[in-house]
Amino acid sequence: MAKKHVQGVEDYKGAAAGWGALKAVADAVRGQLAVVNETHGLLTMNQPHGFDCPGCAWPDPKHTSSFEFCENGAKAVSWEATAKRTTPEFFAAHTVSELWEWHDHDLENEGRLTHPMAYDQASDKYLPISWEDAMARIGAGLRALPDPNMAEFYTSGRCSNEAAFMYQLFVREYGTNNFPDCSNMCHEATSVGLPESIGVGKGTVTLEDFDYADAVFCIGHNPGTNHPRMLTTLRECAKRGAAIVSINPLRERGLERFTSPQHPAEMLTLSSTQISSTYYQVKVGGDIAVLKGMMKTVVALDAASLAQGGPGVLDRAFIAEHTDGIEALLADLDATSWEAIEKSSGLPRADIENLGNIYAGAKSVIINYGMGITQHRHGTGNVQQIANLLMLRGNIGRPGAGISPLRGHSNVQGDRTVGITEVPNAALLAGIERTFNFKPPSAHGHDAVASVKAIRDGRSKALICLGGNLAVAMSDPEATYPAMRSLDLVVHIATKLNRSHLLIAKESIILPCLGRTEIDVQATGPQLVTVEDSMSMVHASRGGLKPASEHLKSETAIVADMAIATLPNTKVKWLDYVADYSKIRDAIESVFPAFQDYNARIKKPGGFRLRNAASEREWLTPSKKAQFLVFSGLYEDGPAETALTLTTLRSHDQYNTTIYGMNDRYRGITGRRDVVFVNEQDLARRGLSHGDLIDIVLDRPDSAPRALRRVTAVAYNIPQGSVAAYYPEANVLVSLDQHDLKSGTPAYKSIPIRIEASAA
Ligand SMILES: Nc1nc2c(c(=O)[nH]1)N[C@H]1C(S)=C(S)[C@@H](COP(=O)(O)OP(=O)(O)OC[C@H]3O[C@@H](n4cnc5c(=O)[nH]c(N)nc54)[C@H](O)[C@@H]3O)O[C@H]1N2
Ligand SMILES: Nc1nc2c(c(=O)[nH]1)N[C@H]1C(S)=C(S)[C@@H](COP(=O)(O)OP(=O)(O)OC[C@H]3O[C@@H](n4cnc5c(=O)[nH]c(N)nc54)[C@H](O)[C@@H]3O)O[C@H]1N2
Ligand SMILES: [Mo]
Repeated sequence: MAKKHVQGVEDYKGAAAGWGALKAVADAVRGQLAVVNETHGLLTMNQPHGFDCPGCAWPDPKHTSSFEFCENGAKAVSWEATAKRTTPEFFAAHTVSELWEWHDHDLENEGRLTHPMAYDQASDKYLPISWEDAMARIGAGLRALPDPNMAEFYTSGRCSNEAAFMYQLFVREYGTNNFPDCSNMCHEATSVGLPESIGVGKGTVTLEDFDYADAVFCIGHNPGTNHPRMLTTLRECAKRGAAIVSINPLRERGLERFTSPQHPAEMLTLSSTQISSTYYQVKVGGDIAVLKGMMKTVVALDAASLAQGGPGVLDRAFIAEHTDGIEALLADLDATSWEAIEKSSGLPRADIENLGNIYAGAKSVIINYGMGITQHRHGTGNVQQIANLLMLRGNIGRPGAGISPLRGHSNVQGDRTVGITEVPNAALLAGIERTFNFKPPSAHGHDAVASVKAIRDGRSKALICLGGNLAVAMSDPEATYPAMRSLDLVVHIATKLNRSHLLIAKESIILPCLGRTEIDVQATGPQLVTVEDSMSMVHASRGGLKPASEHLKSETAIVADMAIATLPNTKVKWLDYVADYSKIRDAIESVFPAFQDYNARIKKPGGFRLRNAASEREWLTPSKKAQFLVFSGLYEDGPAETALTLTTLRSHDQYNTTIYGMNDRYRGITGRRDVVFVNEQDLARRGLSHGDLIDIVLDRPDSAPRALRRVTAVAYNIPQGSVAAYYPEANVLVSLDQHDLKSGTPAYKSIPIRIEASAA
C-alpha cells in the first residue's frame, strides 16, 4: 500500500553531500553573508592561516591545500558572518514579552548583536548600556553575593583556550568552582568513564590512525550532519577496503552513501561511495547489549581458536601486561544470556555475532561514538563497554586502533583542558597557585544539572554565560525557565539573540562579542587564538573579517573586564594579558606543563598534539593499568515490553539550539520540525498511522505529567520500541533528574514514553 502523503515528508533517495549540499550552501550564504565577505570568509576556514571552523571538532588534515568543503561548516560560518544586525533599534521596537513568542530560528536570524544591552523593567525592553556601566553592575552584583558559591559560570564550547583560561582564572580568584558547561550535557560520560578505564578522558586516536585501521565502527553518531568532514575520512577508509560498521537505530544517510564534493568525478557522474559495509539498527538504549554480545562472540572465537591449537583471539600479552579485571568481565559475559542480549538490543544473535566476527577479524580497529552512546541513564557504562571491547584485542595505543569520541563544539575539549571543570584536580590548583599567587578553591562545584537545581532552589542567585543557550539546551524547561527568572543577575556574552536571554532576572545584561571569523585587534595588534580538536591537536585560529560592530569586544577582553570590575584586590594583571594573548598562552603553559613551548609550537601549520598517555600505553589510573570495568546487567531503557523509548536528534539544519532552517534533508523532512519518527507497526498497534497528530507523553510514574503535544507521526525505518524527535523541542519530556547516574549527563536519548492520538 502506498504511504499516505504528509505535508513536508518524503523519502530521501540521494547520497549524502553531493549537489544537494552545494545548493544548500549557496542558499545559506545568499541568505546571510555580505557579498564582499563571501569568498574570503569561506576560503580561509580551516586553513593553516585562517580561522578554525566553528562547526565541529573533527580535526583538519595535516596539509590542507584546498578549501575543505562542508555544507554545515559553511552554514555555521555564514550564520556568524551574516550581514544582518540585531541593533538597539531592533530592541526598541520589540518588548521582551513579544520576542518570547518568536520562534528560536527567528530570534537568531535577526543577525549579530551590536551593542551591550540591559533589561529595563518599565518598558519591558532591552536598552543600550555602556560597557563601563555594564561592568560596574556585574561587579556590584557578584560582590553583593554572601558566598561566591552562589554564582554559576557557564561555558559553551565555542570559546578559545585563551578566553576559557582567563574565565576559569577569574572565577577561581572570585572563589568558586561552579563551572557548568556544555560538556556536562554532551561528553561528560566520556570525561568520567574513560579516566576510570584508560586513565585519560579523551580519545586516543589521531587522524592518521584512520589510514591504518582495518575496521572502523561508528556507534551512535551522525557524521553526515554533525561532523561532515569525517565523511571524507570514512570515504578513504571505504575505498581502501576497510570495513565500516554502523550501529544506529536510524539509517543515517551519511553513514550509507556519500558523494564527495572534493572529488569532481563523483560529482559529475552523480555517483557516490558506499560508506558502511555493515549497518545494524540497534534499539535505542540497546548498545550495552550489543557490546556485550560482541565481547561474548570474541571470547567464543578465542576458545574455538585455542581448541584447534590456534593462537587465540584475545590479545593475551596486552591483557597481561596492561590491564586489570579481565576475570570479572569474563564472568559477567558468561552470566549474560543471548536471549537477554537479543531482547535488549533488538538485534538477532546472528547479527551481533557478525559484528563480533568483523571486530575479531580486523587487526586494528577504531571505534567512534557520539551522543547516541553518552546521553543515556548509563552513558558512562556505555562508554566503558566500548573501552572493554577494544582492550580485549589490544586495540588501544597502537597505530590504526583506538577509541574516538566525537566531541561536539569546536573547542569544547580545549576549554576542558585549560581548566573549565567543576572538579579541579590537585595539579590544576597547584599550577594556578604557583603561577598567580592566590589559593584557588578546591571544593567541587556545580555541573550543568546541579547549577540549574541550585538556581531553582534559590541556592544560586547569579549566572554568567560565556556563550550558549543554557536554558534551551538543558532538560526540563518547566523547571529551568522559572529558575532562570528567579535570579538576581544574569549576564550573557553572546553573538546572537536567543531564548535564554529572554528569561529575565532582576538584572539582565547581554554583552556582544567577536566571533571566530572576525579580526581581534588588541593593544599589541591583531591577536590569534588557539583551539583543540577531538584528537587533541592544538592549533591557531585567526579571524579575517571586519567585526560585525565597532562596539564588540573579544571574549577574552570581556572576561578581563568582568574580573577587574569584580575583584578589587586581584593578583592577576588582566590588561597585560588582554594586550597580548601570547602572554595568556605562557600562563597556560605555566599552569599546564603539557603545553610546553606553546607559542612556538602553534606557529607550525596544523599546530601540535597534546600528549595522550593512553595512546602511548601509559595508564594514568590508580593501579597504573587499564581497567576492564563490568557493567552489571543489561540496560533496557523501556520499563515494559510494550513501552517506547524516545531519543532526541539534531536535524540537518540546526546547530544545537540554533535552528538554521526547518529542513532535515537526509531524513526527507521539509519545512517543519513538528514530527516524530515511529516504527509503522508501533503506530498500527496503537491504532495510529502515518500523518496522525499525536501526543508524546512521559511514561514515568514517579514524575509529574509531561507531554509534547500535537506532533505529526512519521512512519519511519526505526526499530520497534524506538521513537525519535528533534532536540530541543523534546526537552519538555526530560526531567532534571533523568541523567546518567555517574556523570550527570542528561538522558536526552533514553526517555520512556507513550504515544497517543492528540485530542481533536
Ligand atoms: N551541523 C551540526 N554540527 C554539529 C552539531 C549540530 O547541532 N549541528 N552539534 C555539535 C555538538 S555540540 C555535538 S555533541 C555533536 C553531536 O553529534 P551526534 O552525536 O552525531 O549528535 P545527534 O544528532 O544527537 O545524533 C546522535 C546519533 O545517535 C543515534 N542514536 C540515538 N539514540 C541512540 C542509541 O540509543 N544508540 C545508538 N547506537 N545510536 C543512537 C541517532 O540516530 C543519531 O544518528 O555534533 C556537533 N556538530
Ligand atoms: N534533548 C537534547 N538536548 C540536548 C542535546 C541533545 O542531543 N538532545 N545535546 C546537548 C549538547 S551535546 C550540547 S553541547 C548542548 C548545547 O548547549 P549550548 O552550547 O549552550 O548551546 P548552543 O545552541 O550551541 O548555543 C548557541 C548560542 O551560542 C551563542 N554563540 C554562538 N557563537 C558564539 C561565540 O563565538 N561566542 C559566544 N560567546 N557565543 C556564541 C549564540 O548566541 C547562540 O545563540 O545542548 C544539549 N542539549
Ligand atoms: Mo555537544
